[in-house]
Amino acid sequence: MRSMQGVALALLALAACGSNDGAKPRVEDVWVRLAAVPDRPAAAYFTLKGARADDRLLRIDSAVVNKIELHMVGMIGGLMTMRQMADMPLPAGATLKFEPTGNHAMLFGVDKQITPGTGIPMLFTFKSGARIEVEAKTVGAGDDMGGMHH
Ligand SMILES: [Cu+2]
Repeated sequence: MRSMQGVALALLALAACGSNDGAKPRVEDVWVRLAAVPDRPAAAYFTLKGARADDRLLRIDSAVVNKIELHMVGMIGGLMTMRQMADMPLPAGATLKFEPTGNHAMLFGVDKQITPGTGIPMLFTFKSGARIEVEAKTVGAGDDMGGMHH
């Protein structure tokens, strides 16, 4: 039994040394599709990777966006609809993709200075206290989110 404890302690020490892996959730591949028309919201897409423990994405903030909401997509009566979520559970070790056909973050009031190619700084805040800063790539409207209704 003593040796088992020794192994556990060694593993803990190793984990503490590893700078990133598993200690905090990760936010990857962040990009924003700007609206075709100013004053329409833009949408952000990204991949969340869960840490060793369950966590929740609480909010996303940006210095160049008035308000960012987490939106979930679902079908209601044959119509694709979006609704706002208070937060998003991120189970330990899970990979959650926010993609154009699914969940996304909606950006209301994007600074007029932001044009395709301009980076958008975003801060992801998690329930665990982890705060992760990323810079989103931006692309033009291309195909807009036509057919979606709030
Ligand atoms: Cu939306």
